[in-house]
Amino acid sequence: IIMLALVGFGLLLAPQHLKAQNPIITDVFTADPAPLVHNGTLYLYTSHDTASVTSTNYEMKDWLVFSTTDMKNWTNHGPKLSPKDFSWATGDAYAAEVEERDGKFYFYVSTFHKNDDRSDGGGAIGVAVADSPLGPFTDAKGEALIYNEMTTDNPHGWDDIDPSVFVDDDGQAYMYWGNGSLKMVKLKDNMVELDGSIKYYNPKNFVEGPWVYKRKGLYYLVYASHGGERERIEYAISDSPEGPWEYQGILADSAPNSFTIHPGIVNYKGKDYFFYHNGVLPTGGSYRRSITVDYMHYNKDGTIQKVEQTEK
Ligand code: FUB
Repeated sequence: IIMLALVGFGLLLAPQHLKAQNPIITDVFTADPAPLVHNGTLYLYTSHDTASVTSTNYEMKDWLVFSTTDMKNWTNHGPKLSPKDFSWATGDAYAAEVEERDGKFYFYVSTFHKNDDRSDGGGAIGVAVADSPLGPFTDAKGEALIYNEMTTDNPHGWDDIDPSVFVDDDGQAYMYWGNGSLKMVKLKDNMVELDGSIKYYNPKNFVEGPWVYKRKGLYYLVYASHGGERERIEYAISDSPEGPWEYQGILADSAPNSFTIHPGIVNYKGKDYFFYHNGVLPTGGSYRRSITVDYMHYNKDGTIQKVEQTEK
């Protein structure tokens, strides 16, 4: 009996292993996927929806990390960061992304700032750092990286959300983010200070959730758009990380049973994957979302075929 109790306790402490299917994570509601490949393992950083079934608002208290080495078996490493880990932050844990540089892992998050006189503050981007992709992560700056006060003159002050950080081959880092319009700023080599002024772009139908990456000399800007009844995914290509961005079209239709959709793209073990979220789990919906993955296929000219959203 003691042995069984010890084994049971050990299982409780051990990371949970998940079976592959779409959605890939079924024991908790997850959104805003951000994949990162390091040393042969694919790490997936996610938002975490905990709103009740009847809620019409987000409730997102922390960011979770999952990993896989075969795209079938997923290990749930649990929460690794929360707005509470940033002394200046309050409110929900919106989309995030982790970028590696020189053996350090920078966790860029969108959350809200205590300075605003709204209970959920104005949108702000912070950055935490760790020596391992699984943390422990601590606030790397002690203050927000990006924050615009939300005032009656600036009611859209919450638009500083959804960071996507990309380091080019020459070592220059860029951060893209925004809601309504796309913003971009260079980061210094330390990854926690802005390098120069913010640039603004208006990609066709852009709403939020940019994901920027480079493939075969081309820069891709993939984003959630308002082109459909609900958000869908559209994309643009450039020959520079600073644009101009040439619109290419729809990459993915709206996700079933979710108003939002959010892209996360990676090449892993020779295959291209498109991560996103939908609301298809039982009791799921726009505030109880689930991360899903499908293959992505490039044409010879670098354009991308529309993603087929599957259940397996
Ligand atoms: O998850 C909260 C917000 O919904 C994200 O920041 C947006 O991209 C959308 O997915």
